[in-house]
Amino acid sequence: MSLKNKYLADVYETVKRRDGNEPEFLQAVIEVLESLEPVVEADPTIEQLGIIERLVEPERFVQFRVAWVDDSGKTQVNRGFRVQFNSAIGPYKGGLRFHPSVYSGIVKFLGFEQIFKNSLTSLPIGGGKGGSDFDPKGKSDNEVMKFCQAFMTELSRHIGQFTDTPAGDIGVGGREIGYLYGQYKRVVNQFAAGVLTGKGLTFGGSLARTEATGFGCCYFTRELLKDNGDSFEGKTVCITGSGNVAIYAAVKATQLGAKVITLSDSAGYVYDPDGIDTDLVKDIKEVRRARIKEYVDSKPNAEYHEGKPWRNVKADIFMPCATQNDIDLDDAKAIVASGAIACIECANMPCTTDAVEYFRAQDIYFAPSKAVNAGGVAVSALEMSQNSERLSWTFEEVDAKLEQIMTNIYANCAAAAKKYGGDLVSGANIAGFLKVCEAMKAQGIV
Ligand code: NDP
Ligand code: 2IT
Repeated sequence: MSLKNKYLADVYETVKRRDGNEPEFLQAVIEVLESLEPVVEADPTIEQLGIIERLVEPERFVQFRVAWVDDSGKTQVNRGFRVQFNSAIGPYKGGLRFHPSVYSGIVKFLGFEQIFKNSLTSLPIGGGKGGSDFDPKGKSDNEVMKFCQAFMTELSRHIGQFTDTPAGDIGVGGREIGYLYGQYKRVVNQFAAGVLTGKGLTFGGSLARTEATGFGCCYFTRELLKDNGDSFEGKTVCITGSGNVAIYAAVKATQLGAKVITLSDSAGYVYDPDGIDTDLVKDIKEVRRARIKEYVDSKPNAEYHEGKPWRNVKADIFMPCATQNDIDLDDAKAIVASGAIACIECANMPCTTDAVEYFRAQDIYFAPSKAVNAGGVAVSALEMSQNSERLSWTFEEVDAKLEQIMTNIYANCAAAAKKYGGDLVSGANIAGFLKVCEAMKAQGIV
């Protein structure tokens, strides 16, 4: 990728000089800057007001020590992070990731992406993200609780329902949000439910938040297919991951008439020619917290293979729902060569830059994560609305709003792509940027 516009090239050089040790952040930044070239060229005030320099520099970045005691009595020390990237259109909003790979570059790439994603939802939420290098795998409930309490004791100083409202991401689901909320409430002595989203239904959570990201990915894909005279009906779908996003993408794709043939975790993938049994997967992952490999124990026709499915599985639609940089150039080539019609990014930044460039040049529908997976944070914002009005909406009400939001996101991305002569990748970046840019201009140099 290269930047032709001198202003954008200079900004990117500065980011590289300052943050050269954060490759995932640089990867997210250059894709957005490249998409913004026609916008910046059409509007000289963007450069005059330093909009892009300000956009790539977080408003605040907090790193802190998290000390806790494990079940054997040993003291453990982890690193905690929160990036408060941009608050032009609302309080910082974005998930917390607990995974050993978490460091500043992961938190900043996710926080940067979140600015545009949150803007695309049309709801009033700014961009933020956080997490820790804590690994929940193999930890007891008690250890997870101890860690969450220690993490929140420090994080509570930096968040609030009008400041910054975290939620889940990899390694952070309902159990973790419950422990985090309990500790927040204890520290601040307020039942301020809007400070976290993804809460349990008994203490301010929203119906359909659990399903929202995966369902939203499928609603977006349905719109893309519909716009091209096609549908999920009768299609085979290769999904990776077997966490929150993967499970509910599989549920909705199946409901929409597709056959989901794979799910995976970081060790390997299961292939079920009869279509993945999502109730069985929920039991394995949500109830037993076991590995996806166990799926084949109850399904004689299913197979388990170590590694990734990209070069081995033939499907009409690929939906990577696990983690970043999961599909590289050779994987992308294999997917296209197999005759797939679509690659839909459901995890955040699941394709490397080379893979994205390749897909964009091929005859395949390719949709970018910041638009596709925005349904999760959108329903998080609806959870905040319900907390503010002290009411809860039915599943059907929330799901209907989610569908409408995803339909609008697809239409807005497609319209921006058309107006600026691009595709869904540049359309998503431009449509997300324009609202943030207007708000930044109106609020002066801050
Ligand atoms: P979960 O923790 O529920 O599940 C993550 C899944 O991805 C697991 O199956 C996990 O396997 C796999 N995975 C994680 N890290 C790796 C890795 N390094 N290599 C291979 N597989 C890996 O997370 P979510 O489902 O919530 O998140 C999945 C993706 O979706 C992430 O990119 C997240 O940022 C994004 N996302 C999530 C949203 C949400 O609402 N939850 C909203 C929008 C985006 P294993 O158990 O082996 O680690
Ligand atoms: O990447 C994401 O959008 C999320 N992990 C969800 C964030 C949220 O605040 O619900």
